[in-house]
Amino acid sequence: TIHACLFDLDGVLVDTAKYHYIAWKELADDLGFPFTEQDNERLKGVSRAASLDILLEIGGLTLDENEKARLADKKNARYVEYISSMDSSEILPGALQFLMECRQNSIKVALGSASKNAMTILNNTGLTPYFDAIIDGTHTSAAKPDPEVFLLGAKALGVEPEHCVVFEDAEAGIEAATRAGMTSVGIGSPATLGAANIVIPSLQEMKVSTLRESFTS
Ligand code: B16
Ligand code: MG
Repeated sequence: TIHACLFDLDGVLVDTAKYHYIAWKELADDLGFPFTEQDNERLKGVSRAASLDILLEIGGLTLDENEKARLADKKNARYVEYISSMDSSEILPGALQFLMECRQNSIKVALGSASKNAMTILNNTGLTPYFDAIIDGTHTSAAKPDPEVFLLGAKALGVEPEHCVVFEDAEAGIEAATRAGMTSVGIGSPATLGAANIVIPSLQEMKVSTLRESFTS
C-alpha cells in the first residue's frame, strides 16, 4: 500500500528548467561558447556544482575551484532573479490537483529536490502548505542518483521506503528512487525514463486510484 508520495520539484511540479537554462546560457555567453537546449538536458536533476562541471566540459574549459565557485554564484544570482517573480501560474498542469487528492486520501506528501532554491519557488508559487515534509539541496550531502534525498523524506514522514512513490522527471532521480527501495513514476518520455515503474507525460494523467491500481503490493 502507498502511504506517501515524494515529489521532485523542477520538471514535476513547476517548470523552472527554462530559468536554469537561460541562466546557464548567459554564463556560456559570458565565457564565449555556445550552449543549446539539447546540451541543457544533461543538467536536469543534477546539482549546481555538477552542472557547472558539465557546462565547462561542453565549452572545453578547465578552471580552478575559486573561479568555479565564482561562476556558480553568478549563475545562481541570475536564476534567483528569474524565480523571484514566479507565481502560481507556473505550477505544471495537474500538479496542484494531484497534491490535493493525496491529502484527501491521507497520503503523506514530501518534496525531494536537489535545489537549494526550493523554498523560494514553493513560497512564490503558493505550494508550501501542501507538504508534510520538505527536503531540498540545503539538507543533503549527496546528490541524486544517491538515494539520500528520498530516504530523508521518508524518514521525515515516518513512512517505510516500500510504501513510498517517487515522482521524477530526471534519470538520476529515478535511479535515486530505485536505490532508496521506492516505487517510481517518471514524468516525461519513456525514452529517457525507461527505468521508472511507470511513465506518464505529466501529473495531469495521474490519480490516486490509478496509483493504487498500478501498485498494489
Ligand atoms: P539550485 P530538482 C534540480 O532540481 C534541477 O533539476 C537542476 O537543474 C538544478 O541544477 C538543481 O536542482 C540544483 O538547483 O542551483 O537551485 O540549487 O529537479 O531536483 O527539483
Ligand atoms: Mg527535476
